[in-house]
Amino acid sequence: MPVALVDMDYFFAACEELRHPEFKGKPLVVGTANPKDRSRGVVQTCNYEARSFGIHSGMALSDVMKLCNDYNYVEADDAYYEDVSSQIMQLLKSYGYPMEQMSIDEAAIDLDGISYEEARSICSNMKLEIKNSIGLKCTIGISTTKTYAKMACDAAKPDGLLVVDNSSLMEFISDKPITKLPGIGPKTAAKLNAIGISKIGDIARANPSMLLGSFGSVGMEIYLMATGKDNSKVITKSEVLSIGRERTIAGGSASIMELEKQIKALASEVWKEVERQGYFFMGVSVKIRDMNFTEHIKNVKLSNYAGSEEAIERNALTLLHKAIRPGMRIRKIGVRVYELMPKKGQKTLF
Ligand code: TTP
Ligand code: MG
Ligand code: MG
Repeated sequence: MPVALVDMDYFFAACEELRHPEFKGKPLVVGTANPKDRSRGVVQTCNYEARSFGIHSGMALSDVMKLCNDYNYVEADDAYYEDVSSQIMQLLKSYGYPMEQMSIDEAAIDLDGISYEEARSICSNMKLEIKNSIGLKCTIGISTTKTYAKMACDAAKPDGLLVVDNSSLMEFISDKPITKLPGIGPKTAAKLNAIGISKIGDIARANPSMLLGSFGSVGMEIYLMATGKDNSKVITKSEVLSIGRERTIAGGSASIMELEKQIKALASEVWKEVERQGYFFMGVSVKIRDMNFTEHIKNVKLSNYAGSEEAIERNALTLLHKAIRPGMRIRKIGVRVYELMPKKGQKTLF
């Protein structure tokens, strides 16, 4: 605990607005069909202007016209969305917390051992970073497990940040519709509705052996989720996702020479640990925290795996210069490498 769930707002359509700012402010639909033939195909997503007309993902394109006759339309460009997605994932990974990518526009981040208050401030920084460096908005839900964090995220859309901690969890979930729980599709929902269960709180009040009898293991799972006993966890690909070091500068410093000195020392410490654990790295990131506790993070993905102190130092110094603005006073500074690959026996390749 806690777990954060980041989900991009109207992702494919937001990507299109990013490269076509002229689409902003007017309904925009991204769909599967060629723009010249919209009699077949479905809406993949649409911006919030389009949603206000009732347009939504999965709707037939032929029905969109009936709801709104003046909208922009783009055929989905998956390669482009994948590219934007990997920039977002890279940025989130550079924070160094265990992370699981859940879909093209969604990631779960394990903030275990961190207070909810601090989790909120880390996530608020993530939102800011994604907005500033990529130009897109997202919503983040923070809660005790992945399932509840996703529900918090859904409830806070768009451009939101919602914390649902232990003490507010039961109240938060109990009046949500049962379809918000994973594993409850339209068929299970209809069966539950038929016995008077429509809200998550209704499941929590139901008899668990009745649920087990009528719905089998799904019945048991939804009972656990409805009673706050979900235990969905963030599953990471690798145990060690990044190696980093940071330092607090007493009183803060605005001197670039001082900060460069700190970067060099940190690069050397990080390198010692990277070498000790035996990794190559592809990503380098620098984090600075100003006197208002705002964190500024810059990162770079190298064109190939690197394995030297020099590569950390050189890239970290460039990132420092990118992150810092005139007059900024820095109280904390950090260097991190990520996208690690174990060296084991692969040394000859490099
Ligand atoms: P979602 O995160 O479900 O939706 P979204 O990002 O468009 O909007 P929201 O602000 O509500 O999160 O899906 C991410 C992308 O996946 C979406 O932009 C397009 C694609 N997608 C489809 O292609 N078909 C679908 O039915 C859905 C739901 C999504
Ligand atoms: Mg989304
Ligand atoms: Mg999503």
